[in-house]
This record gives sequence, C-alpha cells and structure tokens, in this order.
Amino acid sequence: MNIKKKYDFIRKDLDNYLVDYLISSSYPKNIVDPIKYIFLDKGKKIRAILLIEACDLFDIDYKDIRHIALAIECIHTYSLIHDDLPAMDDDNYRRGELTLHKKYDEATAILVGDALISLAFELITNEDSVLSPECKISLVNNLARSSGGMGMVGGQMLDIYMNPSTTNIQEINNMQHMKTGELFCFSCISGPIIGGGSDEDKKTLFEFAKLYGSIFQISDDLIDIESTLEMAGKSVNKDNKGGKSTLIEYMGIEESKSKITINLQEIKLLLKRYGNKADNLYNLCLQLVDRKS
Ligand code: GRG
Repeated sequence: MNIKKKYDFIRKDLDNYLVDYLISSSYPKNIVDPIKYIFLDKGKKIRAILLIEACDLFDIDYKDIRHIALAIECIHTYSLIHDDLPAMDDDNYRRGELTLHKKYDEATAILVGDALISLAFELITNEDSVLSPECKISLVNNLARSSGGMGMVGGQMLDIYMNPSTTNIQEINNMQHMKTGELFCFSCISGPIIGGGSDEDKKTLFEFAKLYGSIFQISDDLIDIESTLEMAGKSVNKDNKGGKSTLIEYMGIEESKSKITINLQEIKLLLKRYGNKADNLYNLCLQLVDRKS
C-alpha cells in the first residue's frame, strides 16, 4: 500500500471506529451529531498518524492501537472546538466549514468538547484492549500531563495572557511547545510506552516530537501569512489581526525557513538508530513543510 493510501485508510478507519463506538455506547444524538460534524472526513489526523508510525518502530499492530490513535485525535479536536469559542479565539471557520458553536450553539460546543476529553480516557482504558494495565496507566498519565495545565491547556493560558510588548523568543517557544508540541510528544512517546522501548527510545522520540512540533508551528505561522481561507480551511492572518506574538515576527520569514531546514537535519540524525524503519516518520516532517492547511 502506498503511503497516501495508507493514511487515507487510517483516517477513514478512525472515523468508522468513532461512529461505531459512539453508537454502540448509546451516546445521545445531541452529542453524536456534532461530533460527526466536526470529525468525519475532516482534519489531517496527524497526531494519530504520528502515533501509529511511532508504534510501527516497535512492530505494534495497527489494530491494537487504533483506539489510542483515536484518543489523541479526540483531545486535539476538543482543543480546536474550545479554542474557536468566543471566549478564546472567536472563530467562524474550522476544517473548511463553520465552527461547531456557529453550526450549533455555544453550549453544544462546550459540552461536546468536554465529552471528547472523557471519551479519550474512556478509549485508552477500554477493557477490550490488549494493552497491559501498566501500559494503560502510563498512557493515561502521559496524556493527562501533555493535554492539561502542564501542557496544552497551560500553553493556551500563557498564550491568551501573553503581553506581546514584553515577551521574548524563549517565552514564545515555551508557550508553543506547551500548547501544540506536548500533544505531538504524547503521540511519539506512545511508541516506546506501548512497545516496551528503552528510556533512550523515549528520549529520542520526545526530542523528535519537539523538532516536529517546531516545524509544525513555523509552517502553521507561514500558512497564516501566506494562505487564504479557502486553501487553509480556517481563518487566516489571525495572528497579525489579533496582535499575537509569533516566532516569524522575531526571526523573519527567511530565518524561519532555515530553522525548518536545520530541524530536518537534526531529525535525520536522531532517527538514524531506527534505520529505514523511521522513513515514514521523516516523511511526515517533509509533508508538514509542503502542506497548505
Ligand atoms: C482550548 C484547552 C484549549 C487549548 C487550545 C492547540 C490549541 C490549544 C488551540 C488550537 C489553536 C490553533 C489553531 C493552534 C495552531 C496550531 C494548531 C493546533 C492547528 C490545528 O492543528 P491541525 O493543523 O488541524 O493538525 P486539523 O484540522 O488537521 O486536525
């Protein structure tokens, strides 16, 4: 199977798995319909794909971890739904369509986001899973840390209350790592957690995820500057209009692009220990650079 077909299959399979799970667990229609609206056939699902590729380094079967891949996408999707609310980024478009609170209402957007957080942990601790209890505890602990106050939520808080006139590049890097990088770290270290990798494997994949996160952030900022609503499927030029501090503002476009090149070189060195097995992880980094949304 070529790589595009493989990732298209994964995206579709996760969509189907989610719908089957929600329906078989008797979730109410008021929760199921908005989740279907924001999730099905939407989003690149790169956090799930990263997790699957990181697990592949340790020869873990896709069918044994697809629920963990879905869990990380549930957390990510909740973060987008809440981020789009009027109290936060106040956005009208997401994933090529109206944001959830615009399509439905704010109460629905808040509650569906909440339900997605719980669903993520429900999936990880699923009794039918072949993963060991120790592995499930470690995944729950790591996901809670990377998505909570020490990770994504903490980063969002720093971002909202950051003062652009007094901030500096280190603070922006730290905020962005917490806000978006931590979830990538969860995806990547899930490989050695599930596959029984060494501390060195965890360290390597954590460092890989940080570099991947940095490329993701720079390319996301470039999309914000260079793309259009139609191409990106979300509002663009928000950082400029919202007076937000971005790395590009500090480094300029050219230096930001060279930072991507340097990160790619470092990633190559880091992944060397896995030989050809890590080709897909490296190619995921290249895809980030080429993306338009
Ligand atoms: C509301 C608790 C809370 C946290 C929000 C990550 C985040 C924190 C907000 C998202 C805001 C945002 C647009 C950040 C820029 C980076 C980002 C996460 C972009 C969207 O991720 P993609 O490109 O989206 O992976 P898809 O739609 O493909 O899943």
